[in-house]
Amino acid sequence: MLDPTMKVRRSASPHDGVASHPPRSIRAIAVSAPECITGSKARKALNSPDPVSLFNACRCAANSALQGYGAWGESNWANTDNLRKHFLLMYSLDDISVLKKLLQTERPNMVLIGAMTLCIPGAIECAKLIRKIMGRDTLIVLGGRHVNETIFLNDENQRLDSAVTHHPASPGRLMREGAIPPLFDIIISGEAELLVQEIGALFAQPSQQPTLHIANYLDRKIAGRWIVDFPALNKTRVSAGIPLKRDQLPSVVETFGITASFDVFRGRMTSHVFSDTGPGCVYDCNFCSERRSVTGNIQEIKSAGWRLYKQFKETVRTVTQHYPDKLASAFVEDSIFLSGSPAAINQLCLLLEQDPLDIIFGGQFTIDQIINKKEIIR
Ligand code: B12
Ligand code: SF4
Repeated sequence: MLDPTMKVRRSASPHDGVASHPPRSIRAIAVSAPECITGSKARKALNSPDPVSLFNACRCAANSALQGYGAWGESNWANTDNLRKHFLLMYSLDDISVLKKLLQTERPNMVLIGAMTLCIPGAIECAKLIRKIMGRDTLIVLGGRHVNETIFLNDENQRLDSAVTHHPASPGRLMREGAIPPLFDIIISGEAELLVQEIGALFAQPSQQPTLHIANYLDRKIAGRWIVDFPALNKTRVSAGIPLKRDQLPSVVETFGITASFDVFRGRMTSHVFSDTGPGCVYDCNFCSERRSVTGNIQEIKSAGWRLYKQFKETVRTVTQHYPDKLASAFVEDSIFLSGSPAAINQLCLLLEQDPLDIIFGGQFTIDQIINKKEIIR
């Protein structure tokens, strides 16, 4: 169930002044930029075919599409039995031919590019190809971990457009300085679940200059802690910081289904689940990009065990439905399983005892937690 505050506005703004321009129908693709120059993933590496970070960013938009709701409900993500075909996880620039084919078949007017730090050069190459094939009219939106870490507020309570800091590696800053080409129309730092949905809704409204329209009408009250940078307009918008209601967010498994099967789970189908207690870790090791002071504190821990249980249940249901001859498994993407909280782990245990599920799951703990919390983890 989506919260009413997640509603997508459909009508053109009365202040548009360009209402004669017809509304747009969103044709979107989403790409995880590659981290390598050449090659393909090593078979023995621990990895996954799913761009889960990108799925997390797009889950509300995709969920609206599947429910036939708002602008996304009329997009190319709606009425499809294969939502995933609009998503691409790239490993190296050798995969650029796959992106080229996707551009040629989908002819997107919006491309969402997710990039981790290692993937930024790859994101630039992808954006160059998009401009070459699709021209200037396709909206290119960049987001993901690298942007989160390079465009930020020093004080999360001082949520002013003027208070945004750009690290020297900020793509917005690099574009303004001319160090990288002016490829990205919109650069998003932070929690993008509702924001991606809203940007699509604004993009679909009648306007001749969609980027300007989005910059002018983006509502700071869209939930989530986010910063949106519009480098070509030299504008930045900072959210009011209204917390996301994590219990109400659609999950990745519910929205995107399951296609992976991790060897370690011995032939079972594997979903990616996430307790949504925040994108980072409870610790603060100074070399790590998951550290608490970069990613923020724990959120909504009280219902975290319930959120995981719910996703385990969705996993079992999805596997039973789509892979009747297979069993279910899940990998918990939390930096630390349920943030290592004994109360949250107990909640999950209780739910699993009350209503057991045939599922094997994996997750991460730190070694000190395994030593100190052996009993509860067992
Ligand atoms: C799942 C995962 C993967 C998956 C899926 C990756 C993908 N592209 O989707 C796999 C296993 C494939 C993977 C691979 C890699 N990963 Co990884 N991965 C994670 C993990 C465990 C969870 C990600 C997640 O869903 N988090 C929860 C969501 C809610 O947070 P989020 O990811 O930050 O996403 C939010 C925002 O960033 C934003 N957002 C994300 N993407 C986008 C895209 C757009 C367009 C927009 C607008 C917004 C947006 O919206 C999301 C929702 O709010 C994190 C660690 C962690 N706990 O976060 C590491 C992590 C993100 N990975 C990391 C790294 C380094 C990599 C690799 C480069 C490793 C390597 N050397 O090969 C590759 C890159 C692969 C690629 N081409 O993208 C680092 C990134 C550090 C950094 N500064 O960039 C992390 C933080 C782990 C770490 N500390 O080392 N990874
Ligand atoms: S415990 Fe691990 S994940 Fe957490 S901050 Fe330290 S190195 Fe990063």
